[in-house]
This record gives sequence, C-alpha cells and structure tokens, in this order.
Amino acid sequence: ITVTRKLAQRLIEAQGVALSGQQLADDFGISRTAVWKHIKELEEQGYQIISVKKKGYILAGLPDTLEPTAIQAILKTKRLGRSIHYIESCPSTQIIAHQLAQENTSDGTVVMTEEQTAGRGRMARRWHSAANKGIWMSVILRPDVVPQKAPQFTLVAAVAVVRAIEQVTGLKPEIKWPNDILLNGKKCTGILTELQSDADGIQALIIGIGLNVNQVADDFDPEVQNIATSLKMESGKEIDRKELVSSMLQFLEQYTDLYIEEGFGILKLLWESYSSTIGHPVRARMAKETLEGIAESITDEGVLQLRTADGKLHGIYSADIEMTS
Ligand code: BTX
Repeated sequence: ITVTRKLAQRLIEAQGVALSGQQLADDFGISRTAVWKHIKELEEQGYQIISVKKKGYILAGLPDTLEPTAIQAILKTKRLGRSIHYIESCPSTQIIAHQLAQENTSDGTVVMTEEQTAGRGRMARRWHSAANKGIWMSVILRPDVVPQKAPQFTLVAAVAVVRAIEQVTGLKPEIKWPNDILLNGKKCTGILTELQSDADGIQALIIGIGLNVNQVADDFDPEVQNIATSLKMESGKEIDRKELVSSMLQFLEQYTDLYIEEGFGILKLLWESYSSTIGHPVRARMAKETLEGIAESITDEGVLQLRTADGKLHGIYSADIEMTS
C-alpha cells in the first residue's frame, strides 16, 4: 500500500475534519512538501481536497473511479473486496483473476478495472467494456464445496446483482436463465463463472461480472446497440459505481454464504421470483439441437426444466434462451 493510498485512507477516515500537513508529515515520516505532493497526486486521481490555512487538508469528494480506497471506505463486507487489485485498463479481469487464483490469493479477492480491451463472455464471445462507464470485475471465491455445486454460483451471483441494482437505483431487473440480467428486455449485465479445480476439488471459482452503468446509446458498439442497455439509460440518472460495487459485494457475500450453509432452496425461490423465463414459452438453442417449449422451473442443481409440446420434460444445462411470445 502506497503512501498516497494511506493518505487517502486517513482523509476518508477523518470524515470532513481537517488534517494538518505537519501531523501527516510526522505520521508518515516524510516532509510537508512530500505530503503536499501526495495531495496533488490524489487530486489528479479525482479526489476533491480543500486546503484550509493553518488547519490542513479536508476531503470534500471522492473520485468517480473504482479505486480501491474509495470503494473500501464504504464497503460493509467481511471478506469480499477486502483485497482489490485495481488496473486502469486490461484485456480481461478474468485472465488476471485466474493468475492470482493460481498464486494462492485469498478468498474474496476482487480484480477491478475501468476498461477491458478483450472482455469475454461465454463460449469465447466478446464482452464490450467501455472505459469508465461500467463495472468490470472478477471475484475469486474459494468455497469448500464439490465441483457439482459450482454452476449454481452463477445463479446466486445473478440474484446478488439484481438485488444491488434494485437497492441502488430502484430499477426492477429481470433474470434470463442462466446469466443475463435484463431491463425492459435489454441486457445490462452478463455473468461468467469459471472454475479452477483438480483431483482435490474446487481450487477457485472466478465470477466475472460485467455491468453497464453510465453508458448512453452511442457508447455501445453497433454490434450490441439494439440488445444492450445501461442503468443510466433506464433510470435517466448518473449512477455512483462505487455504491453499486459495494452493494453487489455485500449481497454476493451474504448469498454465497447462504448457499454454502443452507443449500440452494431459498436462493432458488429468490432466483425464480426475478426470472423472466420461468412460466414462459422459450426457444433453447444448444450446441447440437434447438428445443421449444415452456420453461417450467429450475432444479436444485440450477438445471432449466423445459417441457416440449409432446409433454416431455427436458433438462437444459447450457443454452441460449429466447422468449417466443
Ligand atoms: P454471454 O456470452 O452471455 O454474452 C455475450 C454476448 O452479449 C455478446 O455476444 C453480445 O451479443 C452481448 N454483449 C457484449 N457486450 C455487451 C454489453 N456490454 N452489454 C450487453 N450485451 C453485450 C456474458 O456472456 C458474460 C459477460 C461477463 C463479462 C465480465 S466483465 C468482467 C469479467 N472479465 C471478462 O473478460 N468477462 C467478465
């Protein structure tokens, strides 16, 4: 942790009370000029700092970035996000998270970026990740569960994201099985869960969450302009990304703990209550075939139960779902 970051932390903790340059210099064992230089650096990062004569420095505003100090100042979790790796731009947070997971990084570590140049979706699809407008993050979990229990984490994460969007914006998102979150039928979030496992079981689960927050229509690639939306486009308001990250991590911690301790039961009910798929006619495109029918429910394993016109019930493990009415 750098002196600049420690300084930011001190200013945040002071909650609007002035901190004298001399005091800070003594505390950090540096000169007052050095303190001033770190203050300038924070201002460049977007912190608003007022310098009051004979009193010192007061923090008047946090930057609109996803800088760890600013997030951790409002974070209420025990484990998730207590360690955040923040990079201004990277190909994909999933790649970094995979590397960290192999290096024994702790449960709950988060990789966060402002921009991805090669964000990925399922099946090697692209995930467009415009700079400074969204939340592009990967959460590393090390749950002590058997690998068969891994797929449900995507559904648990979807419920956590929906609850956070509701809490911060008041919007009412819907979940489309298994991992899309929609507002007015358009996609605002994608979730990608990847696994590192060996003969001993799950080593790490890497939950990638891509959330469109403050984009306007023109910020989207033409390829997705008709199918994508952002929280700003739906609510008409600029949304504080830090609040959303904090809320998402809190729900994700609460719900993954609940899943591990109590099983999928309650979460399945929650998931179904937000689902736009259950009870509706859908078309499920899979690698080898396409089926049409009514999406009846999901099982305790997260498998979609689709009943075709001939009355047969099919378990769908992985597919792209389209509503057919
Ligand atoms: P998916 O395969 O369900 O969705 C990918 C599809 O969604 C694309 O083919 C495209 O049609 C559409 N799409 C692409 N970008 C956007 C966007 N910004 N908004 C709406 N629709 C879009 C979903 O996969 C999983 C996405 C996970 C993204 C996170 S971001 C942090 C982490 N790092 C990383 O590289 N991926 C994850």
